[in-house]
Amino acid sequence: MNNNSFFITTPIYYVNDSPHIGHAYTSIACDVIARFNRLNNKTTMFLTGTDEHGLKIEQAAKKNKMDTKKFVDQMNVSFKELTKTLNLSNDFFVRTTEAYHKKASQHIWDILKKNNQIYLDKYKGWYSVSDEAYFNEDEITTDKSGKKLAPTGSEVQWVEEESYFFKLSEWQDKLLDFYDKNPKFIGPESRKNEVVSFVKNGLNDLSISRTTFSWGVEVPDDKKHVMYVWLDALINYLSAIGYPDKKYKKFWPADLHVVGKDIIRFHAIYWPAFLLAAKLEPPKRIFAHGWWTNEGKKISKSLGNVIDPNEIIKEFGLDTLRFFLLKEVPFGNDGDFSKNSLQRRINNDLANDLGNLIQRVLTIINKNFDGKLNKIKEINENDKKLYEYPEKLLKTISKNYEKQELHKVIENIWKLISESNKYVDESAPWELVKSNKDRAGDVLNILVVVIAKIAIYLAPIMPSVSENILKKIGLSIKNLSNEDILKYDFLDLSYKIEKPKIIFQKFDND
Ligand code: ME8
Repeated sequence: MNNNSFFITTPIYYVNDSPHIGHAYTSIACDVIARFNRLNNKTTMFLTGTDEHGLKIEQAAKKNKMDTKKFVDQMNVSFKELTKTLNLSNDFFVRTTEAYHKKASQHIWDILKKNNQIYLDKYKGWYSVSDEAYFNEDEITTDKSGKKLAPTGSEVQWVEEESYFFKLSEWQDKLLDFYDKNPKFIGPESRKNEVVSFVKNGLNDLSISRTTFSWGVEVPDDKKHVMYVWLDALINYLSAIGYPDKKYKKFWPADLHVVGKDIIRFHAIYWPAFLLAAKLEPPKRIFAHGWWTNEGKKISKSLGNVIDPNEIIKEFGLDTLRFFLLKEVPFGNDGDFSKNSLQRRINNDLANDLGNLIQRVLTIINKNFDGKLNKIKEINENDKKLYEYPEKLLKTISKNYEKQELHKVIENIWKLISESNKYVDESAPWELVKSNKDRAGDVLNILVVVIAKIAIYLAPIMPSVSENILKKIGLSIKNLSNEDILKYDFLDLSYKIEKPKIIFQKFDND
C-alpha cells in the first residue's frame, strides 16, 4: 500500500427504500474527511455505493410487484442522484449486483473454503429480515401481541435450513489479540468497549449462506445456496478497488470505514474475522457515528417522519445542511434533527459570526480603498497573533481529523473566526481609515489573509461557500497549490474587491 494514499468508505446502503437524512449524514461526513485528505495531498479514494442483495430487497421488489433486478436498478438511481445533490466527491460508486463484485465475493468464498474456514450444516434459529441478521435465543423478547423481537426492535422469524457456516468461533482469541495490538481499530472508545465485551462473551459460528431464496451471489460449486448478504456486502470494500486483481493493493488496507453504530459489529467483528481467515489485512480503522432522531422521535417510515435530504437542501441550502449535521452533535454521539436548531445555527454561527466578519471587512475595503489593498507595510505583535493563528489551527484540525472529531474541526475554525471578529472590534478599521489610512490598510490586509485561510479550512465542510468567499477576494481553491495554502503571500493584490453580497440570509424564528 502506498503510504501517501487514503481510502475511506461509507456503508453501502440498502436499496429497499429511498435514501434519508441518516444516509446523507454518513456520506457527508466521509466526503468532508476525503476532501480534507485531498487538500493534504493524499491520493484519496472515497467509496460509496449500494447493497442490492438479500431477502429484504427481494421482498421489497415483490411488494412493488417488480422484477428484482429492475427494482434495484430503479432504486439505485435515487442513491446515485443523492451523491450529486450532496456534492459528494466520491471516486467510485459500487453496486453489489455488478459482475466484478460477484467475482470478488466468490473468490473470497473459495479462499475461505480452501483455508478450511467453511463447513456445511443446518441453521436453526432466529433471523431478522429488516436487520439481515441472526440472533441468539437469549437476545429475543416477545411483545404484547406475541411478536418475537430482536434487540433492534425488528421482528424476527424462525429459520431452519441447510447452510454453510463460517468458523467464527475459532477467531475469538485472535480478534481480541488483534484489538489489543491495534488500539485505534475501533472508534470512538465507547464502541470499542462494546465490541470487545461482545467478543469476550463468546462467538458462535456464523451461517453464511441461505437456500430459501435466490437473490444473492451464488455460492461457488453449490448453486442451491446464495451467500449471506453481509458477507457479500462487506466484500464491496475490496471489489470496488479491483480485488482480486492486485491493483487493489494500491488502496488496501482501507484507512477508514465510517459506519452508523447500528452496524459496528458486522464491521468490527465479522469483517476482520473474514479477512484474517482469508489471509488479507483488516482495515486500519472503523469509526461508528451516532443515530439521528427527528424532533426526539426515531426516524421511521411507519411513523411517517422520514427526513428527505432533498427537501432540507431546497429549503436551507446544501452547505448549511452539511455544516449543521457536523456541528450540531459531536461525531460519534446521537443527535436530534429539528428545523429550529438548523435555523439557529444559520443565524448564529453562519450569518452572525462568519458572514458578518466577511461582510464588514470587505465592505470597508470596497468603500475606502476602491476595492484594492497594497502590500502589508508594518505588522505589530497583536497583528502577528492573528496572522500566525491559522498555521497553528491547521495542526490542530489535522489532529481532529485523524480522530474523526469533525465537530472539533468546526469548533476550532470558529475560534479563529471569533478571534478575527475580536480583532476587527479592537482595531476598529472604520475609524482608522479616517485617522491612519496606512494602518487601516495593514489591518484589513491581515484580515483578508485570515479570511482566505478560514475559507480554505472550510472547503471540505462547505465547498461552495468556501469557493464563494475566495472568489470575493480574487482566489479560487482550484488555482491554489498546497504550498500556496501554507504560505501567506498568495493574495492577488491586483484584484478588486466588489461590494460584498450577503452570504447567509438569516431566518426570523429566533
Ligand atoms: O446497514 N442516523 O444499510 P442501510 C444516522 N446495507 N445514520 C443513519 C440513520 C440514522 N437515523 N439511518 C441510517 C446497511 N443511517 C447495510 C450496510 S455495509 C457493508 C452494508 C446510516 O441502508 C448509517 O451509516 O440500513 C447506517 O449505518 C447506515 O445508514 C445503514 O444503512
